[in-house]
Amino acid sequence: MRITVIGGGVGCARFVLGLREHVRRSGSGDEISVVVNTADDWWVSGLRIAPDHDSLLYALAGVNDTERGWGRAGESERVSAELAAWGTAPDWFTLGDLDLGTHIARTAWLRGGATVSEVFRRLGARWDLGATLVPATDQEIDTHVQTDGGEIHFQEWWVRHRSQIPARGFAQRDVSSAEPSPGARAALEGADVILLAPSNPIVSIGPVLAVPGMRDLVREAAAPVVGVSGIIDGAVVRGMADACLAAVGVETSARAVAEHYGARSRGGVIDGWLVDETDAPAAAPLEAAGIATRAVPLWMRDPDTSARLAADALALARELV
Ligand code: FO1
Repeated sequence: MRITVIGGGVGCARFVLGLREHVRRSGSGDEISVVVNTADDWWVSGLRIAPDHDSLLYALAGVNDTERGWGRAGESERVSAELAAWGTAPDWFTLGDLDLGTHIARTAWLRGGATVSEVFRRLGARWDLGATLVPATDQEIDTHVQTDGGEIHFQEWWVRHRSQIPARGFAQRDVSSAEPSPGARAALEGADVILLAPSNPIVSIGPVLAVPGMRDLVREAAAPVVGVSGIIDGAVVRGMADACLAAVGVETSARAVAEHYGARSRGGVIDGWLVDETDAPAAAPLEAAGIATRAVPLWMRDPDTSARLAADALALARELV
């Protein structure tokens, strides 16, 4: 069976680790593909940084900083201090020395003409990830945030301002001229199950679906589409999705995010939705909205709970085939 996950960043990495653990324990031989958000990416000191991809890559490779959720374990920051001293990198954006190795390799390959898809393939080939990572698109679609003081890159809003300055909107630059990467198209067309990871609906899942043609690939997929809420009992599990949701007028709740994605039978993209047991009351209204909803333990604390969450998502998908 081919399982395709859409997402990016820390929540997605945890979920995919759980899915990989479940697949390994079940011995099913299922194949996992992840269509990764690339709209967090940006240029720093002439290097292409790809946070949502690198969080997944490092987590699946087992070399990630599990505390911060990004960057490499056992990092040092000697070069980053020099970059800040030279003024070619913002002092609020830390680039670890090992992490810089990834950015230098990626940028060297891009400058040599490799596509983002090819860069994903080369970076992933170094480890046995147990999943295939593909970019949503090979074109640059950096998210920019409209603030009262003007438009800034998503990373500046997210890291420098900790999303504490009001966002009036989010837009992926040049997204109208982007198209799904070949790998993303194949992963969605060939999927037996499609899962939306518990990632930030606005800046991780949203930009993937904003690539022209991507929503149709999901809506027209033969596979059932099941999403996992990243909101539990009205609060984000991790990160600052609440600031993003507020900016686009979506309530920070498991129900509101599901309605934001919408039932595929009514023009949206999901068939099923997993909420935490504390959000069980959301099931009835969501079922009425055409979204098959199950309340399960959503907290991913360790491989066991993450594997069980993945199993619950696949179980709901099986009900919907
Ligand atoms: N997040 C921070 O809060 N502070 C940082 O200095 C920082 C540096 C950084 C470098 C490389 C990278 O891949 C990610 C980095 N992040 C940092 C996290 C990043 O901003 C977020 O992971 C995503 O963009 C949001 O999902």
